[in-house]
Amino acid sequence: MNDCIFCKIIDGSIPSKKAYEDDRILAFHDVNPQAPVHVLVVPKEHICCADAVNEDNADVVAHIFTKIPEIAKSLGLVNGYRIVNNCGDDACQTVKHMHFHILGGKQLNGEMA
Ligand code: DGP
Repeated sequence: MNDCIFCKIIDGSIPSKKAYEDDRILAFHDVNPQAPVHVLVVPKEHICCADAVNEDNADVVAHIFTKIPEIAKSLGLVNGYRIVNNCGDDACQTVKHMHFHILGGKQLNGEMA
């Protein structure tokens, strides 16, 4: 996607601080961290949002969730963390390339919304 910020981070044309990368996914530190540790995990394939997950592309979501514990551990998140996905405008999804926030490094607020 030509106008997608996260596609540009994935192709390297926008720099990022990487936390993990393999052939299918990239994890990088959020530019505007909302916790001491705030990393985004994205599929390299452009999927606009969780609403667009289907039988054909769901395997990359499974792959993300198998890697998140490894990524969290590498970030020092030994006492828990939160995984957040914002889907669509009501959830304030600002970048329309599906991503999972990993937040941690402190006792997080118990409120979800
Ligand atoms: P969301 O509201 O769920 O769509 O979160 C998008 C996140 O993406 C937000 O926390 C800020 C982050 N972000 C936006 N642009 C950039 C960027 O160019 N680099 C990095 N590292 N993060 C970005």
